[in-house]
Amino acid sequence: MSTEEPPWWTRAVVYQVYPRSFQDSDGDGIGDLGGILQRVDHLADLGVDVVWLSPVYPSPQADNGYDISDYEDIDPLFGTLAQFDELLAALHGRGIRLVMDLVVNHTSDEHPWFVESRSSTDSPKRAWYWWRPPREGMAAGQPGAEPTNWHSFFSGPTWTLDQDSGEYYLHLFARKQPDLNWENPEVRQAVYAMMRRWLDRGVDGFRMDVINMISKDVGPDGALHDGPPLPGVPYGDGSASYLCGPRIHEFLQEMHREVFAGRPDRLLTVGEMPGVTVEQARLFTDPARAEVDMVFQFEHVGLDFDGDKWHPRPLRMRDLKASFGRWQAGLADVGWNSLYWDNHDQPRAVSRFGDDSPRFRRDSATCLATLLHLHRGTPYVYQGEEIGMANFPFTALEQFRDVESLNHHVQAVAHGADPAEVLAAMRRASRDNARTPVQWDASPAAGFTTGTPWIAVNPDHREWNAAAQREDPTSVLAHHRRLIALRHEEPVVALGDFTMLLPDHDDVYAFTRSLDGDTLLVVCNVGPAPQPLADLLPEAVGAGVVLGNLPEDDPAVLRPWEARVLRPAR
Ligand code: ISL
Repeated sequence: MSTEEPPWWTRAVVYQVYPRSFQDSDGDGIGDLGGILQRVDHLADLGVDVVWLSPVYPSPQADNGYDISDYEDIDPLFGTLAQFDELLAALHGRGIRLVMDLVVNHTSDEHPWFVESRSSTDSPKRAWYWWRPPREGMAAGQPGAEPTNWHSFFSGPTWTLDQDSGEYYLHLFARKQPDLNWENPEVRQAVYAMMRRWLDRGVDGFRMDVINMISKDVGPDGALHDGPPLPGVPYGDGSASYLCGPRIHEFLQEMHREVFAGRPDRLLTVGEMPGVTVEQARLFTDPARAEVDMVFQFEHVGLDFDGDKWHPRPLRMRDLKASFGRWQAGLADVGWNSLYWDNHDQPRAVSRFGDDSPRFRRDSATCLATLLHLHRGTPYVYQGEEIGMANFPFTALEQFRDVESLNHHVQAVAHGADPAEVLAAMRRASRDNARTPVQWDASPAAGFTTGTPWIAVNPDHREWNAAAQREDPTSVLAHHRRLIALRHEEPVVALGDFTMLLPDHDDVYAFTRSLDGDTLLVVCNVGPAPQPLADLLPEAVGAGVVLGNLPEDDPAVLRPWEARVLRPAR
């Protein structure tokens, strides 16, 4: 670290709001800006520094707002620009910054840019997207005639035929999410201008959706290439052609120059980057390169499945340690980590990495939170995580809403999978686990809406809700409050070096953080059996407890899912 004042976000905690599921204010069963306004006190009480707001722009909602048809407005489903300004002011009034979701790898197919682009092969916007003729020697619409063999993130091919022109357009995600052509400088300038307008309006930065996919690997002839075949589907893996493509750093540096340079340093940028390596992340987050402040990487949320998310395997603790440890070391001197378990795309951490049985749910939720928040990096709390929300007990296809899950079901069953097995995988891995309404209280719709919620409320809300936890000092909520305050109060939490201990131990996750002679020792029992701390880490036994998730007891034994932040005697 240089002698300069470290950036404010090293001490900050970010809270993600997925507006559709946060709080409804008008009884239509869908969360909205008015609802967020009603809950600003909850955020202030938690003590978070930043809200990242998932998309609220006008959208056909094919992917819950990640398919944007107008970057400049608010979807009536969520409210109005005036309400947005009101929310921004309310957050700022409590010292909370607001970061917008920036979804510019693709637009909606209903965005006027795409409507214009599709209207004719001569359209001035034709080259704003990726249009290609059918594969050489094949007829448009013939199976396998897609310009490349790439498999979409949301099942099926990444190309959809436009009957009128006989050409295909590229969409790495759903067919209603055509990819913008970032090779085209007009596209880039239009995006930068839009970003500047939001910053001028007062927002405090952007979380950039799949931003490492904007540069596609086109050869000098403009050709895109097939990827290696994938098992079980008639498609290939095109990721080598679009993950961290050849111009990605150039584009992000240009964006920085055009949008962020010269603005006050209250801003935050975080790039969502599936597949990013730690070596690449060093480049993206090196302040000297002026690209983004931090990235969301995906390594740790890929350790409990084989190949794809629908084929789970048990997480091995040593894999998690090796992964987190590598990221901590890799970004120790240059760059910065973002830290997360949960977001709107991931099943709930307490169900996935913890133990959501009645006996251990509270303890494992607080243990996981302690583990994460004590790493070096900026922690992100996803709505509901702060009260220990768990996966939904899905039993039927009709209960799912997510385009990724529903498309997967169609494709897997069409390719011969057993529907019961597909459903079982969805129950465990579906993004809808993260998208059930926030559980505010024990009333029938959990205080989320007076109407019928767009997706079912988890029946466990009668017991697991914010109201029940607010005044309870032992609650998951109270524990999050303490963790967030600790980062604000203790420079060593924000800025200390990280050293992993016991890398091969299967049940105890331990590390130290050190800064200017001050050291914290963090010990977490990530399993259901007591652990002999006195044998494993004798120095932990006499240390003072800075924060723990269970009442103090025998210092020599770490109880199931117990986490302690300790300050060893010097
Ligand atoms: O969700 C995933 C795995 O279940 C990821 O593959 C996810 O699609 C990927 O992380 C990109 O996510 C982002 O872009 C998507 C959108 O659906 C996600 O909600 C968003 O976070 C397309 O915009």
